[in-house]
Amino acid sequence: MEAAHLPAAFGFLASVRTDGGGIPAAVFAARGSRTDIEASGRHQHLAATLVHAPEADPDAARARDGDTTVVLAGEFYNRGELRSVLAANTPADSDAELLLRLLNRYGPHAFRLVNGRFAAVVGTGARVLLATDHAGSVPLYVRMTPGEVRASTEAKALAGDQAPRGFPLADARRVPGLTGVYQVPAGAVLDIALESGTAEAHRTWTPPLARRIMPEGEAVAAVRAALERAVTARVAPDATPLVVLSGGIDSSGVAACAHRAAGGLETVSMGTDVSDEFAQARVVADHLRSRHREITVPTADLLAQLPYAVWASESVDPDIIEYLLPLVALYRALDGPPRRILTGYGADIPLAGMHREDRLPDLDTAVAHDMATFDGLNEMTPVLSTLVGHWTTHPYWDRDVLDLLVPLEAGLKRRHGRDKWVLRAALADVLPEETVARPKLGVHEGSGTTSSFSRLLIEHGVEEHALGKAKQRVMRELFGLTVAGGRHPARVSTAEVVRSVADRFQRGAA
Ligand code: IOT
Ligand code: MG
Repeated sequence: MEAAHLPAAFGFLASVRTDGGGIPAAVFAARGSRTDIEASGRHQHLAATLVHAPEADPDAARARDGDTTVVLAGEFYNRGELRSVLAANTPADSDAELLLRLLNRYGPHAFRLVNGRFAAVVGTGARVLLATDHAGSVPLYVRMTPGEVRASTEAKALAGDQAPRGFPLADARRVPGLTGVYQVPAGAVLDIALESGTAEAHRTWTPPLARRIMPEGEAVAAVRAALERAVTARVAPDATPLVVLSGGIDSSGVAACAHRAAGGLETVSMGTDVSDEFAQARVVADHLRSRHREITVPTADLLAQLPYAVWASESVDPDIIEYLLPLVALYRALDGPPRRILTGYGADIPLAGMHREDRLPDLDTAVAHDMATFDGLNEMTPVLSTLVGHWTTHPYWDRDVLDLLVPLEAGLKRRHGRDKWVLRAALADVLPEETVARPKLGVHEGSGTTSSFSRLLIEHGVEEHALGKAKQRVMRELFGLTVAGGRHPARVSTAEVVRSVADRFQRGAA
């Protein structure tokens, strides 16, 4: 049930057409080898460019049977379950093959069975299916023109000077700044009729709204079991797992489970010249006897990497970009061969860890709000790290972990005066007492990102009250330059963009 060292593909650009024809050169931020594939059926022609780790086998990212072709980026985490519903005489060696078999049996509802981190395009008969995992953790974009559906795991691959005309997609979100480009919702499959361009979205997952009451001990044991299973499914056989470790309970919990699953562990922590949590991370690394590394990134370098964060995430949400920026800097500083990286990202969403809130109704409101608004933020996109060839995965956003954590009644999340109580209790026997007890700074606070970005804007004359708006403007501008405009982030200067945004604010033009 363990994961392969790396998925067969990081991403793709695919074109499905009624007539033949090729596919334009793909623009990806993801780094890797590229492999072109083609498949012709009676009603359609599918061509795709895959981007994958040099040592991965791109053949495992596609599968074909008669008139159906599957192209898959990413990986599945419940292979054993999925195999168990298929007849023994239909072997499926790859996740793409497994998906093909499931589609034969269940049709588009096959996606309701999968717990994974993936985006898929399926050409079948005269239809095209575009599917995301429950969390939309591998973003998927689509642009439709008469007779063609073009889909990509990166929006930038669909930008450009093609006719902006395209069918509107009522069930998908328009991507601001990219005319005619839509994002497939999280936990959905879009079923498109190629000839007419009519599309229907089916939800395959939705965040639980009801809350469950569980005895303390039962909840604690369930959380531990679910997390262990999610981490184990994400650890490759014969490879030491690498965990990005801040020393907070979330990533320390992942590190402890990864160590138990693999029998060995590597960890890495990042800090800046302004601040770090090296001491706290070191306590955990020593406890788990991991091979540990500390990386210091100067704050000036951090802000200079904003164009990379926007280019990779294709997000314009200033808060999210501030969370992602230190992680992008960390991944970019990890040299060496492609790695599988486990992170503690996402735990704070179902557990309301960012809301140090004692009132339970407010805590639960925060959970409900965050679970209702994550789609489209792309905070878990693999591109943050495939940018430099590494693959990340997020055990706390495993489908089964979320289905357990989200519905826990708020009193299990905040209890005995502790935030994320149920998680802390679940990990108490595998981590140092001080790690279990300590509330942690956010990565953006820990690294001083928020304050240094604000300072940069203020130095350029933006007033305190206008900071939020100015940050939004900077992100939009960076998105326009890198994603829509196709400029490589190495040739975009954060300082220049900040200067021009600040100038416009001062002239009152903004
Ligand atoms: P934070 O929880 O600080 O970090 C997320 C993960 O990034 C950590 O678990 C850890 O694996 C890694 N990480 C963070 N800092 C470091 C570091 N200094 N060195 C090494 N690894 C590190 C925001 C946040 O503050 O991240 N993330 C929230 C949720 C975002 C809100 N989103 C939303 N409402 N849609 C989270 O849940 O992780
Ligand atoms: Mg966290």
